Amino acid sequence: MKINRIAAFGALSALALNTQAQNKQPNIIIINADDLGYGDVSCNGATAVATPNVDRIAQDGIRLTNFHTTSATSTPSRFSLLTGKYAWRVKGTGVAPGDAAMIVTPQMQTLPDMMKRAGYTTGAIGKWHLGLGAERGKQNWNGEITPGLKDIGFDYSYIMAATGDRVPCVYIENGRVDNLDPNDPIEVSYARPFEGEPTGKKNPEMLKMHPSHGHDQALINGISRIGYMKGGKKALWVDEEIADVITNKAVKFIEDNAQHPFFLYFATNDIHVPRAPHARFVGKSGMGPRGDAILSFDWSVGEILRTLDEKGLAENTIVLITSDNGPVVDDGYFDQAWEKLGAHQPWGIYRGGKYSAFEGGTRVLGVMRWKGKIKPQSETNALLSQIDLFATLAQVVGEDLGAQEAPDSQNQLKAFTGKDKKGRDFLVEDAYTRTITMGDWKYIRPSKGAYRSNNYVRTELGNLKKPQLFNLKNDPSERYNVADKYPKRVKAMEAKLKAIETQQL
Ligand code: NG6
Ligand code: CA
Repeated sequence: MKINRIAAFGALSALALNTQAQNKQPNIIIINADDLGYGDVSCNGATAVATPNVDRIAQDGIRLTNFHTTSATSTPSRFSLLTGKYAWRVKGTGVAPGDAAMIVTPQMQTLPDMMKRAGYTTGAIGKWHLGLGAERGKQNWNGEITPGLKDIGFDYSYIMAATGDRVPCVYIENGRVDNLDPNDPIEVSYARPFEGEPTGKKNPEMLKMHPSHGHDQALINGISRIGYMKGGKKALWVDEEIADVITNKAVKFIEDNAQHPFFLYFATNDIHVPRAPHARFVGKSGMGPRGDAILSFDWSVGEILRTLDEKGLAENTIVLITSDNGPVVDDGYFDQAWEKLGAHQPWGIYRGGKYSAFEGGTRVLGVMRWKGKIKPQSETNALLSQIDLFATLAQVVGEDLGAQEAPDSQNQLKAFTGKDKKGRDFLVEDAYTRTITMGDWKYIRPSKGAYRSNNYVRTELGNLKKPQLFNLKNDPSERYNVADKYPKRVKAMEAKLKAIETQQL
């Protein structure tokens, strides 16, 4: 009798422990690369470069082979990820200058807001590119830059205001420039140069990397940028150290928050231009700085995974790795990216790349690990968008969404975890023109845009004055426009796209 009672108690407490473990909210980490192509990682078929850490997430979890950004450039893509709303519904969501006002504003409902509601500690580290402050060009770079990320749901932030190629070239921690010497204040202008300050145009002899197009303004660390700045010498980033600095901040955020649920948005500077990876990666890929930056990115991923292992968090942390848009080879600097590309195909089998309405513009890396919930080494071709992360993660953390919250986001948890093979009924992508994919079919709306971007970038943009229709199943590389053959389908898809665009939200 006595023994039975003890056994029963043991079973009960084991049950209690078990439920407790099951109820424990998983940590969530989104790693968002910059300009990394679908084909730039070995788990998606690259052979010229190895990305063992990214591959490890695919090994331990799921590879999403039909996963998309909403836009073929950074600002709108990130906007949609963080708000669950198509960026094109909101004015001023194109590629932002470094002195842009906040584009995701405090009035908006954001993914980190939702996470906080669910009791999470939230952090944003790395590339931001969604504006700061209330008014363009009016930020106080020498005091508190407000409103800022804490006003849109991030408890902690350590960011680059825009991109590596845009001023101000400093890190901002919780709304203040890190390492700023008050005696050397920062000034930023996107209108005119500061007298006496070097620029790429005026001082080419000072450049260690020459611009191919644009990028001939403020000259910092031997690299000229977009926009002008002055002062803040001690606070300036060193390009070769960016990956180390922001990765270490991400590691620290994880360590500091190991005891309670956290949400981390870690947006790397790799592999955006200017590509100046740390010396330990230089020459290691054989493809010049672009390939070396891929190795640097993979190293960052490895540091995150190592930290999760060391802290015993790997089991209870969802890790998703993706990119903000498709790949670009020369995006403004002569860094030998074309010369050393060889047979490597950053876009995989897909046509186009960054800026393009073709698949190369928005079909991006997607690998996700959630131990115990996602079968290792799984793969899905379900149609999915980054815009779905909001509603999907709400389901993961048990939050209901309000009527106006994340209006374009769909809870696709079953598809993300490999249980539903279909995913979305339709997918909208935005470049110069707009596209809609439904099942195997993709329609690209007619547009007057250029066929190809300039001779450096060389991306086929997907613009044509006539409708384009592709069957992605038979023709994933979008070679055969069959719009003339299926006029009814074209009409129906245009109508569906219009209906989504004019939806009352
Ligand atoms: C373009 C820049 C390019 C890159 C891009 C934004 C020029 C000539 N080109 O205007 O270098 O910065 O904007 O990239 O300035 S993104 O990934 O942040 O969207
Ligand atoms: Ca980008």
